[in-house]
Amino acid sequence: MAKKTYDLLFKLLLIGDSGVGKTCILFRFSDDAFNTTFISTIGIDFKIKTIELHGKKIKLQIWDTAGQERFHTITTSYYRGAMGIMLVYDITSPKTFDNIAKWLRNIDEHANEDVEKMILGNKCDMEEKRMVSKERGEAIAREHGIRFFETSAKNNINIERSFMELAEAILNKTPSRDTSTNHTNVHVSQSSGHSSKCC
Ligand SMILES: Nc1nc2c(ncn2[C@@H]2O[C@H](COP(=O)(O)OP(=O)(O)OP(=O)(O)O)[C@@H](O)[C@H]2O)c(=O)[nH]1
Ligand SMILES: [Mg+2]
Repeated sequence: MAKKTYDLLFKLLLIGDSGVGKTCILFRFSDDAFNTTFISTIGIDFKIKTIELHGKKIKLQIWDTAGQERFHTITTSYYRGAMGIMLVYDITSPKTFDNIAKWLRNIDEHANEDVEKMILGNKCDMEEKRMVSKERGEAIAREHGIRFFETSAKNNINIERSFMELAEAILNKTPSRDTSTNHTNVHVSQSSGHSSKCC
C-alpha cells in the first residue's frame, strides 16, 4: 500500500449563492487558473490540495457546493463532515450578501458546532460595480465572530491567504501530539463526505 504523504486531513466546504464565485475561488487555489465562463455546479464537487503549515503536511479536501436552491438537500448533507466552512458572497450583488444570514443559519442547523467559519466577499476586482462596502462585510463577520476577507478569484487576491488562515484556525484547535513521532497521522475514509473528527 502507498505510504501516507500527509499528517492531517482537513475537510473544508464552500457555500453561498449561485454565481458568487465559489468554483472559481477553488479553481484559483487548486490550479492557479481562472475561467470567465459560468458553468454552474451541479450538486457537489471536490478538489484536493496539500499544504504545509508549521512543519505539518495538511491535505485539504475542499468540497464545492452548488448554490442553486434545488441542490439544497444534497449540499446540506455535506455540512456535518466539514471542519471549516467558507461563506461566499459577491460584492457586486447585495442579494448574495443579505443571504449570508441564511447560510449562517444553515450552518447552525447542519454543521458541527465547533466548525471554523470564514466569510469571503468575492469579486473585489470589480470596484466600479461594487454594491456592498467592505465595512458591511467586516461588520457582519465581527457580529458573528468570524474571519473575513475580500477576495478576487480573477485577480488572485487573498485566495491562498484565506485558505491558509482557515486551515491554521483548524490546526490551532487540533489537539497536538508529539510531532517527532508519526502518530499525528490521521486515517479518514475518503469515500464519503463525512469525516470522523481527526486526531
Ligand atoms: N470579475 C470576477 N468574476 C468572477 C470572480 N469569481 C468568479 N467570477 C465569475 O462569476 C461567475 C460565477 O462563478 P462560479 O465560480 O461558477 O460561481 P459559483 O459560486 O460556483 O456558482 P454555483 O456553482 O452555481 O453555485 C463566472 O462567470 C466567473 O467567471 C472574480 O473574482 N471576479
Ligand atoms: Mg460552482
